[in-house]
Amino acid sequence: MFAKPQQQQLDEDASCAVSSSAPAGKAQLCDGAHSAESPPVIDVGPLFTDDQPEQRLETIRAIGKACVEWGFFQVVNHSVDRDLMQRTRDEMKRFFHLPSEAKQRVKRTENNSRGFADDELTKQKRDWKEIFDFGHVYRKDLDEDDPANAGMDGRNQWPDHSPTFKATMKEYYEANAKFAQVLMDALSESLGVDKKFFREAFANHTSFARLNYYPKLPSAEQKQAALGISRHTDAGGLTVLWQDGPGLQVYSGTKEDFKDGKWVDVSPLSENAFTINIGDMVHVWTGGKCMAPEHRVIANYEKERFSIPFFYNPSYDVIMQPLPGLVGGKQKYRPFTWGEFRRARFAGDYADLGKETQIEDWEIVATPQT
Ligand SMILES: O=C(O)CCC(=O)C(=O)O
Ligand SMILES: [Fe+2]
Repeated sequence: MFAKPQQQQLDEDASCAVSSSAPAGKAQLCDGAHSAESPPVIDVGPLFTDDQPEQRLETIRAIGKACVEWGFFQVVNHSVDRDLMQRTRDEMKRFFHLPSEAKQRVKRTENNSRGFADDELTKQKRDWKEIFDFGHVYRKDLDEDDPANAGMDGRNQWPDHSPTFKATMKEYYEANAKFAQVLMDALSESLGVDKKFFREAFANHTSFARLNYYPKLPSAEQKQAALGISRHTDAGGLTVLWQDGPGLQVYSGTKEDFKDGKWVDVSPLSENAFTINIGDMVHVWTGGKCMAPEHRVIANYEKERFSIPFFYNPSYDVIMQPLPGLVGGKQKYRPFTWGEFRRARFAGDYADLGKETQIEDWEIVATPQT
């Protein structure tokens, strides 16, 4: 399905890579940058070759373990082309450095959540960042503006400052979608679930990618108060995140409200490493076995920061409930479709509606016996 990652790519990442056989959460250190308390780093190279069957199984086991223990891990030696990554980063920086009026021309609206925004809300707090969202084109045979190409989140809008922006972003999107499915295949193998299940659930995937720009805070004093993005879980299947520097933190416990963990820094291991995290839907599918961890970004006053999450989301009509054998004896949430959840989460991202939809809203609350 994939070409093997080029040797040059392997060498570049492997200089700092941790063996996939290192126990999750106890990964060998890389230049002291990661403590034993951090999410693991997994070399996923063996997933792209047929001649390392044992390493492939070890990699799958390491992914499964990381999803259960942290729901968070970094990967090196992945399949996304390094030159494409560089071109995407260059286009992103050029876009965010445009004058405000140019960015406002592709601003998202109440009816179209794709495009530019500088008023993003996470948990009803304004984030210290600018974003640009683009998403799935359902009918590639039709124009992107065709109503058939409007997802629940709207239609793509493209800025016209660069003749290569759109094509680069679309290429990056497709490469991430392919890689995300490889990870879902690995996860299903580690869980003992038929690969067909996730492949069908994502056959008409409704993913989107987001360019994140966290401008420098004007002063050190504001650092204490400001968050680039407040604590949250990602809603969908899994997220493939590229990040350019420190700021991201994952909560090591169940939920910050429960105070059973602490915030752990997850700085990128290398220029082309990805950080992967599990979203709410995998949490539901696996009956809570895989964590959808809370994470956040600390704002920075020394340096601007860029990141690109790719949110791999299932088809809208997929009914969310634990897979057979993974229910853990009891169903925690009432069944719902991904589309229902998505619609509810959107509403909270747009405006201060009092409360953002959380997976707990679908929890089955036991009625007291009389
Ligand atoms: O910028 C980052 O490193 C993470 C961003 C994130 O968590 C998100 O956009 O959901
Ligand atoms: Fe996130």
